Amino acid sequence: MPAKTKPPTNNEKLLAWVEEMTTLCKPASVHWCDGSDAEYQVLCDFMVKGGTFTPLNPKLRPGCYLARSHASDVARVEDRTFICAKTKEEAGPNNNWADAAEMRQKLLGFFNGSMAGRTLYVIPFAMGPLASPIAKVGIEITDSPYVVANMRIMTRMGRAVLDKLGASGGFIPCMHSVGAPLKPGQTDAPWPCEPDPQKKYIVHFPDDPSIWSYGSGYGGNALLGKKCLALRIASIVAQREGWLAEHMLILRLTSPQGKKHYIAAAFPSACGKTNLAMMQPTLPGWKVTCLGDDIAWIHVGKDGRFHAMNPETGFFGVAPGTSKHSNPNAMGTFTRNSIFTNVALTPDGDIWWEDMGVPPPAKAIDWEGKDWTPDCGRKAAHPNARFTAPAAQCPVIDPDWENPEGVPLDAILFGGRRATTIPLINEAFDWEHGVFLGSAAGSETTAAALGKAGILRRDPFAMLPFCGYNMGDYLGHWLSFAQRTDRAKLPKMFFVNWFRRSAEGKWLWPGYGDNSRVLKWVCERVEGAGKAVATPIGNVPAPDALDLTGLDMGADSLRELLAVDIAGWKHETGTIAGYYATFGSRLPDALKQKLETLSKGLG
Ligand code: OXD
Ligand code: MN
Repeated sequence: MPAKTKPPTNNEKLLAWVEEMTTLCKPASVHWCDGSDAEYQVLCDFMVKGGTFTPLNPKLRPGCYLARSHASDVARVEDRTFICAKTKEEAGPNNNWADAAEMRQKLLGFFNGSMAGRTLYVIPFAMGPLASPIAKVGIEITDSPYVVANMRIMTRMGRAVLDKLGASGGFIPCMHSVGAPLKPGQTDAPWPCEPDPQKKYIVHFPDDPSIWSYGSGYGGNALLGKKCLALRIASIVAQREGWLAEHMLILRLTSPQGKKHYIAAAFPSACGKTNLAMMQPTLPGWKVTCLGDDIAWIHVGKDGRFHAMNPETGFFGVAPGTSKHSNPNAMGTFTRNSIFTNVALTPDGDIWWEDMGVPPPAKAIDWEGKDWTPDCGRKAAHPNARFTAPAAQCPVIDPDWENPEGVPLDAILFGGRRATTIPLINEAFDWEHGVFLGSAAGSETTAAALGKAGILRRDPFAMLPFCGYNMGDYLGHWLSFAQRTDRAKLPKMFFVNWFRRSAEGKWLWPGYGDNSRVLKWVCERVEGAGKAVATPIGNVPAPDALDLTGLDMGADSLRELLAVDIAGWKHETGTIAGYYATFGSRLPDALKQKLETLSKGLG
């Protein structure tokens, strides 16, 4: 029998499930997480002893740790991610589908004895403030103390959640194992996981709903509150219940006159959501405050407006490229109490990564634990290295970030990383056109998921890896909001592209804090002002409409940035049509019509 702490709950369903999973996984002990500081410290000390965590220099980065993953376990594994809906059609062409009964059998085989020699941790967590009417309670069972420590930063976790659950409350069961049982006397690895990529499984059962994740300890594969629950499962529940679970940051922009606007933005992974979410505007007098950098749950409030809420409590951001220039407020967030994964370790016990804006150390230990020097020809940090940092530590966290009602959205932005064709900003003509723009979003791929980088992939609403059901139905769900509320109360929609390059291949837009210039125009348009030119693709800023005060930008570059490249768009509509065809009859007619109108408009 495994050693157990006394379960701090009388919820029969929960007790029975934990008992059943304990019998299946055969751990050496069971620990119910209370979410306390003391518990967190014990776990960190345990991981330091086992070599999973390296404490950073407490004078430079108090309460911070570095973890290095196994080289095979560095990103989300989309090809090993499954939605076991009743039918393949329900899961859609955007998901890997597997038969639920067969998958359950397979998983029972993998989890049988998978926690031998380890502790089974029970993590009660909530996505969303506990007082929110749309908060969801999950219970993650894991054999990874690294996962427990990260979940404590990323979610509301521990005792208070069990109290909310009470004796009869329901929860979403989330099973996780790194898939590395220990034989008696076997020394543990610093990052145990299943090294065979074909034996990793990230599985969602929409009908339970429940989540089973096996073989990986990394990020979205293992912190099951994030991509699995708050996006894939939540998107399914949201469709059933009439709300939206989205891959979006939430920010507030305040003008020099004190006027506040709330904006949500959907960009694919590693396209700068965290940078925009807590941006430091270069426009004097403007201020951004951050409500979330990755996920927004949106519902129509009593006032008929879209209200957005961040279900998480931390940031799990891409480290390389984060600097005082690109994201000074992220740099100010992970100064303490943070976990760094797969970054480099400097001789003075601090962290370093490529494009951190500080000179490389003369020597370091790289993300694989090897000696590193600037001329060794290897990257010091993995391109998908991450920081896990408490949102409350963000220097510009918004006072309403935990408001259970969320904040009323004025605008929604879509975007992607596109070197050509897509202008800096483009405003949708109406709601259906906005959904069309979002549906056609695409980006050149990055390191956030395993696979080749730099290829254009369509990523509607930046939800391709996260929409838990047929994307055709998802687009229909978005369209339906024009009937769910007064059209005048819907947020305005825009498409942005910070990544356009000149014919010579140079970035045309400085990005980062200068994106405030684009956001200012967004606010002006929301207010019914801001000069725009109607084009076949949408309304683009008039040549003098963007506030470029203090920015050294020639008229030619601005023209190139805002240009509607007719030939490029003709090619674009062809590829959108090809992509749309993959959804067959599930593609809403309204979107086909918008594509046709665009094609005609291009001549
Ligand atoms: C993330 C991602 O980790 O989108 O946020 O991959
Ligand atoms: Mn993300």
